[in-house]
Amino acid sequence: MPTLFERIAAGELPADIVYRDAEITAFRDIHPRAPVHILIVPNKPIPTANDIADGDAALVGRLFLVARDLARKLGIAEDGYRLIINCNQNGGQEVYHLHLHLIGGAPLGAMVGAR
Ligand code: DGP
Repeated sequence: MPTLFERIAAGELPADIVYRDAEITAFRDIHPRAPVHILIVPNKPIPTANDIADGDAALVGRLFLVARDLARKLGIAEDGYRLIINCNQNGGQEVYHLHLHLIGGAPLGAMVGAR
Protein backbone atom coordinates (compact mmCIF):
# COMPACT_ATOMS: atom_id res chain seq x y z
CA MET A 1 0.00 0.00 0.00
CA PRO A 2 1.70 3.24 -1.12
CA THR A 3 1.99 6.01 1.45
CA LEU A 4 0.12 9.29 1.10
CA PHE A 5 3.31 11.13 0.16
CA GLU A 6 4.36 8.39 -2.28
CA ARG A 7 1.04 8.93 -4.05
CA ILE A 8 1.55 12.71 -4.12
CA ALA A 9 5.08 12.20 -5.48
CA ALA A 10 3.70 9.88 -8.17
CA GLY A 11 1.09 12.49 -9.17
CA GLU A 12 -1.77 10.22 -8.08
CA LEU A 13 -3.02 12.69 -5.45
CA PRO A 14 -3.18 16.48 -5.88
CA ALA A 15 -0.75 18.79 -4.11
CA ASP A 16 0.76 22.22 -4.65
CA ILE A 17 4.09 20.94 -5.98
CA VAL A 18 6.99 23.39 -5.84
CA TYR A 19 9.79 21.02 -6.89
CA ARG A 20 10.06 17.55 -8.39
CA ASP A 21 12.86 15.37 -9.76
CA ALA A 22 13.51 11.64 -10.10
CA GLU A 23 14.26 11.23 -6.38
CA ILE A 24 12.56 14.07 -4.51
CA THR A 25 9.25 15.95 -4.49
CA ALA A 26 8.42 19.12 -2.53
CA PHE A 27 4.92 20.50 -2.00
CA ARG A 28 3.07 22.91 0.26
CA ASP A 29 1.83 21.54 3.58
CA ILE A 30 -1.96 21.28 3.70
CA HIS A 31 -1.97 22.80 7.22
CA PRO A 32 0.75 25.49 7.01
CA ARG A 33 2.23 26.65 10.33
CA ALA A 34 3.81 29.75 8.78
CA PRO A 35 3.58 31.74 5.51
CA VAL A 36 5.98 29.27 3.91
CA HIS A 37 5.57 25.61 4.88
CA ILE A 38 6.93 23.07 2.40
CA LEU A 39 7.31 19.32 2.79
CA ILE A 40 10.33 17.82 1.02
CA VAL A 41 10.05 14.07 0.57
CA PRO A 42 12.00 11.25 -1.04
CA ASN A 43 9.90 9.72 -3.80
CA LYS A 44 10.63 6.27 -2.40
CA PRO A 45 9.07 5.42 0.95
CA ILE A 46 11.32 5.63 4.01
CA PRO A 47 8.89 5.46 6.96
CA THR A 48 10.85 7.35 9.63
CA ALA A 49 14.28 8.78 10.38
CA ASN A 50 14.98 5.46 12.11
CA ASP A 51 14.65 3.71 8.77
CA ILE A 52 17.26 5.77 6.88
CA ALA A 53 19.82 3.29 5.53
CA ASP A 54 23.52 4.00 5.09
CA GLY A 55 22.87 3.83 1.35
CA ASP A 56 20.35 6.67 1.64
CA ALA A 57 23.02 9.18 2.72
CA ALA A 58 23.16 10.98 -0.64
CA LEU A 59 19.39 11.05 -0.97
CA VAL A 60 18.90 12.46 2.52
CA GLY A 61 21.65 14.99 1.85
CA ARG A 62 19.79 16.07 -1.26
CA LEU A 63 16.64 16.77 0.79
CA PHE A 64 18.67 19.51 2.48
CA LEU A 65 20.03 20.82 -0.82
CA VAL A 66 16.48 21.08 -2.18
CA ALA A 67 15.48 22.88 1.05
CA ARG A 68 18.37 25.32 0.61
CA ASP A 69 17.41 26.06 -2.99
CA LEU A 70 13.70 26.42 -2.22
CA ALA A 71 14.45 28.77 0.69
CA ARG A 72 16.34 31.01 -1.74
CA LYS A 73 13.68 30.72 -4.45
CA LEU A 74 10.84 31.48 -2.04
CA GLY A 75 12.70 34.46 -0.56
CA ILE A 76 13.13 33.24 3.01
CA ALA A 77 16.83 32.35 3.00
CA GLU A 78 18.18 35.63 4.34
CA ASP A 79 15.60 36.16 7.11
CA GLY A 80 15.86 32.52 8.08
CA TYR A 81 13.76 29.42 8.43
CA ARG A 82 13.50 26.12 10.28
CA LEU A 83 14.04 22.58 9.00
CA ILE A 84 12.29 19.85 10.98
CA ILE A 85 12.01 16.07 10.73
CA ASN A 86 9.55 14.56 13.21
CA CYS A 87 10.10 10.92 14.22
CA ASN A 88 7.52 8.58 15.69
CA GLN A 89 5.08 9.33 18.49
CA ASN A 90 7.12 11.61 20.74
CA GLY A 91 8.31 13.55 17.72
CA GLY A 92 4.71 14.14 16.66
CA GLN A 93 5.05 12.33 13.35
CA GLU A 94 1.67 12.02 11.60
CA VAL A 95 2.64 10.74 8.15
CA TYR A 96 4.96 7.72 8.08
CA HIS A 97 6.90 8.70 4.98
CA LEU A 98 10.10 10.62 5.77
CA HIS A 99 9.71 14.35 5.13
CA LEU A 100 11.68 17.49 5.84
CA HIS A 101 9.55 20.50 6.84
CA LEU A 102 10.85 23.85 5.47
CA ILE A 103 9.11 26.54 7.52
CA GLY A 104 9.60 30.29 7.37
CA GLY A 105 8.32 33.65 6.25
CA ALA A 106 7.78 34.92 9.82
CA PRO A 107 9.52 34.67 13.20
CA LEU A 108 8.93 31.12 14.41
CA GLY A 109 9.32 31.51 18.16
CA ALA A 110 10.65 28.84 20.49
CA MET A 111 12.16 25.74 18.92
CA VAL A 112 9.94 23.42 20.97
CA GLY A 113 6.53 24.28 22.41
CA ALA A 114 6.13 24.99 26.12
CA ARG A 115 5.40 21.93 28.27
P1 DGP B 1 4.46 15.25 10.54
O1 DGP B 1 3.78 15.58 11.82
O2 DGP B 1 5.93 15.63 10.57
O3 DGP B 1 4.23 13.80 10.11
O4 DGP B 1 3.81 16.20 9.45
C1 DGP B 1 2.90 15.77 8.47
C2 DGP B 1 2.45 16.99 7.73
O5 DGP B 1 1.80 16.58 6.56
C3 DGP B 1 1.46 17.89 8.49
O6 DGP B 1 2.06 19.17 8.69
C4 DGP B 1 0.26 17.99 7.57
C5 DGP B 1 0.77 17.47 6.25
N1 DGP B 1 -0.20 16.73 5.47
C6 DGP B 1 -0.93 15.67 5.88
N2 DGP B 1 -1.70 15.21 4.87
C7 DGP B 1 -1.41 15.99 3.80
C8 DGP B 1 -1.89 16.00 2.44
O7 DGP B 1 -2.72 15.20 2.01
N3 DGP B 1 -1.37 16.95 1.63
C9 DGP B 1 -0.45 17.87 2.06
N4 DGP B 1 -0.02 18.76 1.17
N5 DGP B 1 0.03 17.88 3.32
C10 DGP B 1 -0.46 16.95 4.18
